[in-house]
Amino acid sequence: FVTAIDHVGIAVPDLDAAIAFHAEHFGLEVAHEEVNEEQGVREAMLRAPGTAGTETAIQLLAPLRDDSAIGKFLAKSGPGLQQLAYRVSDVDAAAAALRAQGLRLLYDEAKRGTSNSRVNFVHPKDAGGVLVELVEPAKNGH
Ligand code: CMX
Repeated sequence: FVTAIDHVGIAVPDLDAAIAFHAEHFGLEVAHEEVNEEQGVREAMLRAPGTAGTETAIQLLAPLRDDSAIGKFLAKSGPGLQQLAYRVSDVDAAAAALRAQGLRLLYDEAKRGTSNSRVNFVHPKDAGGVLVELVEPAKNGH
């Protein structure tokens, strides 16, 4: 049910500084930026120049609060890779299938993710130490 590697998420203390770093050293461009209050993040999706928009993105995640998922991750592990996100066509079906296989999903119901996508997560302890996000893109793509 995975249709693509949607993005790889990096926890950063300062979003603007991280955007500047990835632009200066790797030439990545900001395709999208938003604040997700519920998740406690300010975030940016970065892409290689000239790509159509569906290729794997790099997601920079900065905490809005110390007690958010990213705030806690930074306190414990410092800046670095925080999540791997698989694109799926139906996040509810994907979550149900994984639950039936014995994996713990973090949410009973999908929540709102980047660009009005619907998301859920597999607990990192059930996925080889990797926080796996399942992303069902919004139907209109935004
Ligand atoms: N990757 C790998 N391991 C992780 C991890 C991560 N991102 N976050 C926590 N862990 C590990 C911890 O190091 C800890 O391991 P030890 O017990 O060996 O020390 C264990 O998982 C802790 O798990 P926990 O006590 O159940 O939970 P935490 O308070 O550490 O929170 C998690 C972890 C995954 C439940 C929390 O980060 C979460 O709810 N994440 C989902 C939401 C999220 O990440 N939002 C931000 C991004 C928003 C977006 O993508 O749009």
